[in-house]
Amino acid sequence: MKKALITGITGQTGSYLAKLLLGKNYVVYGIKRRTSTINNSTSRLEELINFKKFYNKKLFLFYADLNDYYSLKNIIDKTSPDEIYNLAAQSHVQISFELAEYTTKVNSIGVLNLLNIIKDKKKKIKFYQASTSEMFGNQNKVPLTENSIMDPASPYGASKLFAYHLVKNYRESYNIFASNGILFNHESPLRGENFVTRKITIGLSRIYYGLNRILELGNLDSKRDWGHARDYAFAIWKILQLKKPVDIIICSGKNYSVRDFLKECFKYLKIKIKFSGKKLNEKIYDKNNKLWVKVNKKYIRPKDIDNLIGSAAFAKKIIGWKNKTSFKSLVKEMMDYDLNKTKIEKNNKN
Ligand code: NAP
Ligand code: F7E
Repeated sequence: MKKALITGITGQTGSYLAKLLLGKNYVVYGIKRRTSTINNSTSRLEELINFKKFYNKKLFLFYADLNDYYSLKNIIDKTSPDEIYNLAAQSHVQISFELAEYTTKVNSIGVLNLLNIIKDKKKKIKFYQASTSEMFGNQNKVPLTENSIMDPASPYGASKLFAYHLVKNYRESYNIFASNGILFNHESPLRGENFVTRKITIGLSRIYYGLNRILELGNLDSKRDWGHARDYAFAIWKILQLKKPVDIIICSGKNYSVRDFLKECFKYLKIKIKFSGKKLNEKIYDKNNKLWVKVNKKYIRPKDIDNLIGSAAFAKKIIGWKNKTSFKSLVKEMMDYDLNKTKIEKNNKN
């Protein structure tokens, strides 16, 4: 029976990965952070925790932090995992401009801590690092490949690039099995509520049920290559099942703008819309002239990436992975989830 340690298990992708590994009969260890409200921190794992019997007591959570070396060392010593999936990070790009030092400490030094612990272990542990398309920054030559130039456009992207190079360096210097999965944006009903896709599906659902009046967003023109976190968690697992470590892109190979995402959500709601105004004055109305969405400069970043699209050719060749969930199905799943959740909240209020 294989044993895996997942950092970031309480996050979006970590919770999908935990479910996948438990389904594959792994013993799964995860780290959680101390928070003032205990239940909130593990809300994405509720299904797995409540069905502990089903998973035959194979999920264990420990308090630790990526910036607390000894907390990580203790857990690795105690659990002796075969695989470590490092998904923990300060993962919000806009917030990384405000918390640049903290973001760097967690996303760069945190990775160094894990690599140093693995380096000193006799047992060969396979290590996965959650690298990101944000490392590329603004590039004219797309689709992006594993050989594209990396020139990040945020403290988040820079911190992840530092970690990406550490992974390569430790692999080459100390013969560690360490792989970088360079993942493009992946979303789901478990996506953090302040990332644009989830902000939109929650915001529109609440306006639809009369619980909110308006949704405020930033740059509607930036394009992202969006996939589903469940499919990407499967790719992450496949990467660590290889015989040799790799640096590999996981993406859908298609991209859409934030505006396209909004249009698809309104289409799902069967609401006809019109756009009015430009840039910071842009607004979206329905056919009864009810205002739904407006741009607020608060959500415009000091620097943004305009156009992210990747090539999944190497992933197909090396791990036989191909994106499964279409853009339309992703929007539908997220809208279904948030509409249903909002409806229940409204009914409970009445
Ligand atoms: P997420 O939902 O923001 O989850 C981040 C996880 O990291 C949470 O479990 C969080 O714990 C934990 N964490 C944050 N700071 C920590 C610290 N100092 N010590 C220990 N744990 C800490 O992110 P995600 O969307 O699941 O993404 C997973 C990973 O993939 C991240 O590393 C992200 O940067 C990277 N990535 C994401 C995408 C994407 O589109 N989703 C694309 C490429 C790469 P709490 O629950 O306590 O906050
Ligand atoms: O922004 C624009 C924003 O925050 C996407 C992280 O998981 O993926 C994610 O980073 C785009 C940007 O994701 C709002 O300016 C407009 O152009 O959803 P996001 P992200 O920055 O692409 C990468 C791959 C990661 O690695 C990260 O960890 O949408 N946008 N209006 C907005 N974005 C937000 N958050 N909020 C808005 O109101």
